Amino acid sequence: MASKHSKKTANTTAKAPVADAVNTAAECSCTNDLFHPTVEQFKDSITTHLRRSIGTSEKKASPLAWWQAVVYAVNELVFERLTQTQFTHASNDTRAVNYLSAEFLMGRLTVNNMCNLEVYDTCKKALAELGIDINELCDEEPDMALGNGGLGRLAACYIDSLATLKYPSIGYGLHYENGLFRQEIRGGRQVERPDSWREYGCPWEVCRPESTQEIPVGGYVEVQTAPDGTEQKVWHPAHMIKGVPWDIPVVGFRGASVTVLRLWESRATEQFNWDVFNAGGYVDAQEEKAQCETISKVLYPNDSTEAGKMLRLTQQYFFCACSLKDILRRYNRAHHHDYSSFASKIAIQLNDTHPTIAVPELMRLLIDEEGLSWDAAWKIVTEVFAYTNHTLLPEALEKWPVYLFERLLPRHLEIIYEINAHFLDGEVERMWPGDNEKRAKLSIIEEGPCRMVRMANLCVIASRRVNGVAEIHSKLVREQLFPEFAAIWPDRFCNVTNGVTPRRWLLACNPGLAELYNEVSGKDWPLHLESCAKMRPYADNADFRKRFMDVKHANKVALAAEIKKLCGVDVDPNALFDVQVKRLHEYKRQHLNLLYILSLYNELLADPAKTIVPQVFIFGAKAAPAYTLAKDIIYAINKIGERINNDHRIRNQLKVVFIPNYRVSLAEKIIPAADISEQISTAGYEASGTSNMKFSMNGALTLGTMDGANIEIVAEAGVENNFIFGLSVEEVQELKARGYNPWDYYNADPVLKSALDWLDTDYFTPGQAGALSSIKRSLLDHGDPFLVLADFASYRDAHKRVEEMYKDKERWARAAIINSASMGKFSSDRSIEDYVHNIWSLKSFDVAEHK
Ligand code: 26V
Repeated sequence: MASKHSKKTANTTAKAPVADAVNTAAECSCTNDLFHPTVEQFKDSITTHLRRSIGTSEKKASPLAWWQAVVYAVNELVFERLTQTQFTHASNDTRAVNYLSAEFLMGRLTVNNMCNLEVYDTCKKALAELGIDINELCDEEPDMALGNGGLGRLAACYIDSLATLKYPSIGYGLHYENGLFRQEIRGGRQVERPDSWREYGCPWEVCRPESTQEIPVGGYVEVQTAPDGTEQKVWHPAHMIKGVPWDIPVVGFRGASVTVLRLWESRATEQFNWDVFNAGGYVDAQEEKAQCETISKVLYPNDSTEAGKMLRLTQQYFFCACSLKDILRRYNRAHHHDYSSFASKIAIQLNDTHPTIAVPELMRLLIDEEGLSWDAAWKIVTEVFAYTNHTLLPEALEKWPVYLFERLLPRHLEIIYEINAHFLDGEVERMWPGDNEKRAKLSIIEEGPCRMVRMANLCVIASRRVNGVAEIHSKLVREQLFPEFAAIWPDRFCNVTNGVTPRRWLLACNPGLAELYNEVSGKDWPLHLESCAKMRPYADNADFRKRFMDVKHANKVALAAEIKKLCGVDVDPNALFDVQVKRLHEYKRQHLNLLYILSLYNELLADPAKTIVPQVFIFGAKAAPAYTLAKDIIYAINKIGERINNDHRIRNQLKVVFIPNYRVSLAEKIIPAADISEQISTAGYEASGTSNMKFSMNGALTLGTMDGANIEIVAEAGVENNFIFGLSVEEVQELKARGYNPWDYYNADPVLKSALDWLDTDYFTPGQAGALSSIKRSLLDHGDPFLVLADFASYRDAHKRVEEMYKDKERWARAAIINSASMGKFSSDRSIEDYVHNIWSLKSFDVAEHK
């Protein structure tokens, strides 16, 4: 039910008439006269929603009910803008990008939407007058954790930028009932708990039953011969699954436009239920129903087991098939099954290989259902798709057994075979005539005892563009992952360096720093992050340095309180906060960090009079549930932290905390409080990294390797303002080629040796010697695949440089300011403009008032 002020939203006036398309977002003015409710109107809206939408009263309402009422009040503005956006796009028959991603790590939406609509202060005042603290209220919101890490969060940042830059766009994904697991730490170990983020409903989302889709699976393919002798393939699926869309509108900065995130929920079809019910009775019908609903039940945590493989492939197919049918339905509303302009209206971005099945599915829809020829369909497909690679890790490059396709998607398998035959007999044969080795290497099908479908090969063959996510990564994609494909199609490969939204990662999460930016760069900096360069000269102003570091200190005080609440550990906000928060993986080398901590602790114990810069090492990380070594590293961090934090001999100069259940909403509290950002992956393994950008924006100095986007970050902010260490990509490859022996480093470096040997004792796990030994074994007996020992000395040296600089407060403040002021390039708005100009060719549209 609408409250009073909703009607007035029509006051919005857009700067351009409906038909006015502009070429770039930079050229168009953002709508900044969107209706802004007064404090009184907001209070009225919130209390009206409490009574009329939720059926409670100010006296009785629970904190959750208050939060819901606030969301309804804010959503009135969002929905008004959504309608206007959709009207504008429909009446202009716009070209749009469809961003297909198995993950969208949205986090919380309340503060973000309020900030983007510039109603945060009004809402805060309104709530204060109603006796509610806005921070406590916003803490009621569960994170939408529909992603594992970087890839999913990137998709969320891109949706924010697409809405802000007014590009016609939609995000398509899965409506997981359970997001990434909630992490508890028990006895130092990770325990996974389900994350039912919408157990009590999510007030931001809206179900769209009218756009439900039915998706076929299983069965067999029949070859029918038409009277003219041509063969036709007819798929007789075994089942139909229902896809129900849930829309989450994402509002751009100053309400520029609204991009919808459409997430598909799987259900059993009524017909299907009824048939099974008739055949096998109620229990069977319930079981089949449960099977259909399982598809969107859980997000896979990066380590799918054999048993989960079929389900994961079904998930990928399900959301791609729903999305493509939705895309075709919307296209045909205006084009009535004339596919001649399909490729000029539609761009589809594949976020990693997870949505690759969309390629054969679009072929199938165009050929089998719309009657196009193979060539006509293939022409459309190769004009429409583009693929982003997010990792070079071999175990993360998806391959699916052929037998799974035979069972689940028999028609798609045929289409894949045909695509493969065209490619091998065409491009490959022309380039390397008669070369069977090349054919085997480039084939979509990997031969062997278990034949596999290589999804990345299919992606590259079908896509107009293939991009990596940072300069170095794109170079490795071109030169090492897909060299032959790059030889065939040199222009297909490109780079789009990642970016993050400055609205969430600065404006909303660091209001103190945002205020400084307002003063120095004017209030438009969230739209033009390059303008933050105006803050650079202020690095030389002592007064400004003090204000900048006062903001940092206040953020550290707040984080210290959070750490006390979550970990029970007292940390001093005057200490150096050294932070490593990200998924736990050997290549990210949390254990390198831990070895340094052990060496530092050892130094302090060896010389009880020693004084160092007081330091707090802060970790946050989830490990994939089946990744034993990663879980052992979490255990080690916790046990080592426990011992160090309670050792009075070191006089509180060193603390180690592991903050449980790291997620977007925690990142928003941790990142603004960091002094040091640990970005210490083995060079060549971190495709880009995105937290590195968030930390720098918020004035942390990077302690990192020359890997991923670190390289571009220090190019912008100055190597002298950060701490670079370790082997380069080339040096890593040379060392591996020469034959790397971790024992050489162990035997040569007594500091390293004693840190490693400590892990074999029961010093940190009393009575349980060897409880931490698996880490040492992986580094020595199992070859140290990520060169932790090779980089240890250089890392330790970098830490000593950190300490030195931290002692010089003015020098540190200067470096922090320069880092923050130099991050213009890493706004996701820049990334989206790169995609638009190099891949998608979109026009932005000023959203007009809808009368
Ligand atoms: C996937 C898997 C799947 C199975 C086994 C282990 C494993 C390990 C890693 C992954 C990575 C998934 C892809 C991903 O999240 N990549 C991240 O994408 C970010 C956005 O582009 C980028 O900043 C990170 O560097 C990259 O790791």
